[in-house]
Amino acid sequence: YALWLRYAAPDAGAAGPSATRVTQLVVAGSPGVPSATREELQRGLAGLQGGAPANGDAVTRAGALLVGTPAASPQIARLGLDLDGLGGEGYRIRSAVVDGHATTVVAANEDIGALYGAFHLLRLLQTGQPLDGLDIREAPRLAVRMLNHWDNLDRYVERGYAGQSIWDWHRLPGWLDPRYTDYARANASIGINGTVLNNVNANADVLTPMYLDKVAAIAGVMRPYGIKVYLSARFSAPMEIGGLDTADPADADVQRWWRTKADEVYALIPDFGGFLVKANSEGQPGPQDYGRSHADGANMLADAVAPHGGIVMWRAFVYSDEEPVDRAKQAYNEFVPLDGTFHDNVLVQVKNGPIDFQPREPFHPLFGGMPKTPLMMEFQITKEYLGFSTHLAYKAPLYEEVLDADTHVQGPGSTVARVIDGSLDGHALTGIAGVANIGSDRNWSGSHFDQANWYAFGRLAWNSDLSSRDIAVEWTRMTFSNDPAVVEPVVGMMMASREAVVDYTGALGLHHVMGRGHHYGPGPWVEGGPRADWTSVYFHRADGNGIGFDRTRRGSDAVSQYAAPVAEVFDDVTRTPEEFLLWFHHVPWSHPMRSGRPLWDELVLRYDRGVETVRGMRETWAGLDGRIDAGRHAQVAAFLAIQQDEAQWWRDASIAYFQSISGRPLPAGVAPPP
Ligand code: GCW
Repeated sequence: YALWLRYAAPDAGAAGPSATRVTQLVVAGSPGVPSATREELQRGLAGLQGGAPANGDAVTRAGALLVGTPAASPQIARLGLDLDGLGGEGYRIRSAVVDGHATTVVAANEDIGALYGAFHLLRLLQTGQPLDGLDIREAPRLAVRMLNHWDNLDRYVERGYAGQSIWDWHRLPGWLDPRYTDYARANASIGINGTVLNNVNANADVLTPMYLDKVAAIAGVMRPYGIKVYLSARFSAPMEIGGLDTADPADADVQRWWRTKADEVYALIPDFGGFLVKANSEGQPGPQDYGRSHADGANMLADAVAPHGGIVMWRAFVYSDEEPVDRAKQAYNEFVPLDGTFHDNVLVQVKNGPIDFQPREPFHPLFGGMPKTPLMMEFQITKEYLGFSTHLAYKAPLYEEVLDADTHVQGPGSTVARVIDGSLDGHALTGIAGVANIGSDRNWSGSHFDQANWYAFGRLAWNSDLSSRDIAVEWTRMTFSNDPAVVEPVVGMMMASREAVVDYTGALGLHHVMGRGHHYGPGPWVEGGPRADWTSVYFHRADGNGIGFDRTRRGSDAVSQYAAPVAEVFDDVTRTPEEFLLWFHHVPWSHPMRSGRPLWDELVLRYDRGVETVRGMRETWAGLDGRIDAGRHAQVAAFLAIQQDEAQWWRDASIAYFQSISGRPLPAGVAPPP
């Protein structure tokens, strides 16, 4: 339950948290964010040092910790620290001498920056860093760093694998579960500053007065932690709860209804963040129902929240009713023509890849394709396609791979990270969203290791330059132990885990080959049903000659949605990175791979390799028995055993199925599926 905020006293024998002791705590400022900051530091230092330091109004002894803004603390003001360019959320941490006393100073322009700095300092202590000679300067790259909860009002969480929704709508607003505060603490500790409480497949009821009171109560808990509350808005709400007979964005009554609704929301929640909208996608209502565009719909909502400083995040995960030529192309086709027509307070929220949160996808071609529109990244923290919360898959390498991908739209170095942080096209409104993996389970995320995905998302949202390995090290030290005999093997497991999932579910660019609907186990044989693109055979296109989706210029031409240098690479079977081979090409089973093996053999060996990696992870974990508390050790061990069985299941089923199509023998030494 404590997540990475365990604040455990140093474990005997291990290279434990820093020996530096804070002797006095001075947090400048009054109720609200400063109180939350003070409480967190007291809690953290009490745990880490075996006792809370004295609180003071001013530094009066050596070894003090001084936290706040120049406005709130004359002692900070007198230091004259350069805080320019840090904005409201950035901070500095400095070892300094304050009125003759050696002091660690956390200084920021605004209280929230000081809170983030305090969490940074606690992280240093938790991971055993010395507190002397500090000179740290940090500010987030992105303005909006948020979680998207796919939580329904009945507490069912769509694609959630950690119990029920943590939002206890029935007991709100009267009962504020203390868990909400811990949620806010955990998120603030990694710099998350927004949360969308309800599912993008939205129920309009959340906008009724009864629910808005509940939302306001949650917002009150989030506020001292710098977290704004947002809601998913159902586009047809004016009809469902407003008594109108249309939701046409061009209709004056509809526009007025949304403006009035926004006024009502802001009267209750003055710092409300704004709306997230899924429209004209998977059956959701939207502006296209009235012959209007996504921009018409987004702008109408944006105008309603604009007077209050709110924003609209309009999702680009759309696909139309018609049978697609290539589903991967649809979002680009619908949105690129609208570039430049969205109002200033609209962000278009784009999933990392063009299909749907697969274990590996190339970056979405919209990144770089809409220079006049701020694009917001949508990652999935929950593991819809990576074994739910049962399989261990550390997703930071996936996030990192996408953020580092080079769109080449303005020459080399035009990374996806630079598209979303606004530096490529000069946007100030920037953001990133992670579909939350949080639920009512005692460990929040359904498994201990899934906490790392929440953590890593926040860390990368703050600074996309961090490496997934460094984040894994931090998280492991805070969550399990600073003992190198724990950190190294655990980080090794984490770093291998995502590639293992790619391998045993279908490597080399295979995608959407899982069971229909639930998306859990193997299902490369899935065919038939309501839509061609809800089958696996649509995506892998295996036949007697070969396998893969031809998205080259000779095929669906999806490659042309990328900038020329990228398109050329993806179009050329000899230059396409092998991890995307079957994403972009239909190749013969005998296609020669870089290893010298034919494709079929390579694919089979990847399935085996995936199972093998999981076996290794399981062994590594078994070797940590006694170094990790028994409860967590046993649960992870049990989950890894499940994962190994299921990796084997994926491998056996997939090889059996594809072999029935390829008709080729297994490479020498490979065990046949049972
Ligand atoms: O990945 C698909 C999921 C749906 C989800 C949808 C979306 C919220 O299977 O459960 O709906 O994407 O992102 O809108």
